[in-house]
Amino acid sequence: MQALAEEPSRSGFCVARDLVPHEDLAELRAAIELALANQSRELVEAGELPAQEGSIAGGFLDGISFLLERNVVPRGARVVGNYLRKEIADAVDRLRGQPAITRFAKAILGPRIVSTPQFAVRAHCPGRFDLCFPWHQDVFFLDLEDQVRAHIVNFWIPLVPIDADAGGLDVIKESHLYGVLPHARVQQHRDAPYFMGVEPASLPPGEIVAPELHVGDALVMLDKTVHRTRMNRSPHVRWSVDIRYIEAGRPLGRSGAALAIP
Ligand SMILES: O=C(O)CCC(=O)C(=O)O
Repeated sequence: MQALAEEPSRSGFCVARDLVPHEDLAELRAAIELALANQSRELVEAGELPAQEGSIAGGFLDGISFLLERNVVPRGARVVGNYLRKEIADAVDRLRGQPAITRFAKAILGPRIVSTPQFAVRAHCPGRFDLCFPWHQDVFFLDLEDQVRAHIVNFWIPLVPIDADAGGLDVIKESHLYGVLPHARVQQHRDAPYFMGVEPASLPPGEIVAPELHVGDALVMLDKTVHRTRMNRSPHVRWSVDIRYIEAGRPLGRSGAALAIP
């Protein structure tokens, strides 16, 4: 494990194969399925969805796409993002404390770590440019006095297999060695909305890698590693969760509490 844990400091990332036990991912998936079912029942009860569409909207592989296409926006805590419904928030917290993941994070960061409040459950839907984040560095989105000295590790963990079409991530190898890059409003495609991303002229020259991942694998990146979302050209939603760790005592750059890691 130690040799692999040294790879991010060289390449900016590594793929940790079979890092996350399948039972932990199954638990998160079951929590998402429960939250989707509860959310769609609430939408039907509120009259925002016809009863016969409730089970489609509650489906794991297609439900979120279905709601997006119909512009149905659930109120309150979400099934995706950072402000999560209780059913999912508890499962994500358990994953943030998952021993195999935290051991790997400690191998990179040292023995005293916390999980930062910058985490998200994501449902990237087929054919949606508006869910593709352009090239960016996570550190740019943190409120830190010293972004240069930040040292945060992101574990990007898919809940479905990631092949070239599934809407995984592209990573620029060794891009973390270029420091904090200027970001501006950029567009990935002429039909896509503008997002903050690395200014095209400042993109590092490294090789672009699109890691293929199995369920249980984690893509491990540093805060300055330049990455982006690939278009989802598959027929189904790409579910993933990203969780981050930092050495205890360092500024988090986000409001919200850190999760203590024993
Ligand atoms: O999951 C995605 O599409 C983007 C994730 C990402 O950019 C991140 O975890 O920093």
